[in-house]
Formats: sequence, structure tokens, C-alpha cells
Amino acid sequence: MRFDRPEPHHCGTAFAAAELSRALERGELTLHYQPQICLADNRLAGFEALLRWEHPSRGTVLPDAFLGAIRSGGYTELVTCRVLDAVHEQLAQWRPHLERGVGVAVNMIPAALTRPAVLDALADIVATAPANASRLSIELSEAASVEEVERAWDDLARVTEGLVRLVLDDFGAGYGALHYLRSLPIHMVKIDRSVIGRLPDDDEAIALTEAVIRVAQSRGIWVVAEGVETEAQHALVKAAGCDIGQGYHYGYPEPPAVLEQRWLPRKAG
Ligand code: G
Ligand code: MN
Repeated sequence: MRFDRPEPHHCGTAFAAAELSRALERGELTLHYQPQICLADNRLAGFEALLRWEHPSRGTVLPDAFLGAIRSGGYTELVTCRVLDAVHEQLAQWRPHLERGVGVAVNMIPAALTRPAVLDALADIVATAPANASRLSIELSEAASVEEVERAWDDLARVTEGLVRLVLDDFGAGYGALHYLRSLPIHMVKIDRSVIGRLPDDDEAIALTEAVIRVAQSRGIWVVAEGVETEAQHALVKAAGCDIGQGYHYGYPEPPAVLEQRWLPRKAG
């Protein structure tokens, strides 16, 4: 199942807000999408939208190198709204070709969900295309506090009438605890790739993976293993009862046109 073309390496230096400002003016920020696979039947379960900077001289830059500039430059609201607009448009194009339940997840920081323009953009999706809204989910990092996530959820549920779902990202990276899964109104939890990367040999990573799956299942929460890179990792998370896999083993984040050929053959053909 592996693809030939690896992802670009993380760019060593961080970018300044001024450079990002120029990139925003020139429209250099774009979205790639990474497939998520249902482990029971290997079918497409959804996509995660991932921000990329098509830099004129450095090529494709991953978000780690410019998330700091987004925050320090005060661009969180602008970038989040642009991402939502782009995903909304993408969903409108893809929806006729997607099976039931297959949707797109976008990454946000909790602060974004307190911004009026972001809440307006979400409300607008619900008002104009509820079918798109119900295929949209929002990933918040486990690094956010329970209070932050709860507050974000209240706003999200209010403006989207409960249609847009909440995903807890990066779980097991070190901040959260299993009680997050009991106290937060989440639809899905993603086990962090730092945990999956230690599989299949690290006993602690195995125990954590199994515990997350057990607690989540008891609450009806779907579990995603992220950063699955090898057949052994795939086999282990599948055997442990994980619902969905994401990672280079199944597919890289890629531009929409590339993904369509593989995952939406009816559209591409
Ligand atoms: O924190 P979050 O899960 O949103 O991080 C997603 C990032 O992980 C993306 O930018 C993507 O490039 C990267 N990624 C996706 N799949 C893999 C994988 O299998 N291995 C590694 N090392 N990184 C991955
Ligand atoms: Mn994510």
C-alpha cells in the first residue's frame, strides 16, 4: 500500500510573521489531505486536512515551521477561516463521491473557536450546506486543557447545532489522561504518533494503546491510530480493536487531485 514519494522533511528554521503575511497575500498556503482507513475493511473512513505552505524557494513547508508565525502575527482567525472555506468547497466537490460517514477533519487551536469570524464561518456552513457540516469534524490537540476543550465544544455545538464533531488529537503525547475520554463530549480520539511509533515492541506503548481503545470503546468513541508507518504497527492496532488507521503506511498527505485518483475513482474517472 505504500506510496513512492515521501513527505518533505520538517523545515529546520521557523518563519517570521512578516514572511507569513506575504505568503497569505500571495495565497501560498494550501491544504493537503491524508486518508484515514477503516481497519475492519480497508475502506476510506475520511481525510484529515493538513496545512501546507507552497514556498516559492523552499518548496512545500510543513506547519511546524510556521504555526508560531500564525500565532505571533495574530493570523489564527484569518488562517482558520481560510481553511474552513477551502474545506467547505472541497467537501461540496467530493460529497457526491463519498460514501456515508466519510468526511474531512480540520485542525484548530481552542482559541480559534472563540473568534467571531471562525464561529460565523462554521454557522455559514451549517446554514448553507448542513450535509457538508455533518461531514466536518474539528481536531483539538490533547495539549489543550479540559476547560478549554469544554468551552470550545460549547461554542461549537451552539453555532453548528451539534452537526460538527469534535476529535481529540495527539492523545498520549504526554498531557492528557484517560479521564479526558470520560469527561469530554468527543466523537473520536487519535492516539499520537509518538505512541504508535514505539509499536510493536514497547510494552508501555502497547499498554497505553490498549487502554485508550478499551476506555474509548466503553464510551462509544472512535479510535484512530495516527502515524502508522509499518505493517507490524498496522497489524497490532488492528488486533487491539482500533477503528481507523492513518499514516504513511496507508497514504501520505497529498493535494486533492492526487488523492482523488486513488480514493475517489468515480470522480477522477
Ligand atoms: O498533530 P497531527 O496529528 O495533526 O499531525 C499531523 C502531521 O503528521 C502531518 O503534518 C503529517 O505530515 C504528519 N504525518 C502523517 N502521517 C505520518 C506518519 O505516518 N509518520 C510521521 N512521522 N508523520 C506523519
Ligand atoms: Mn491532527
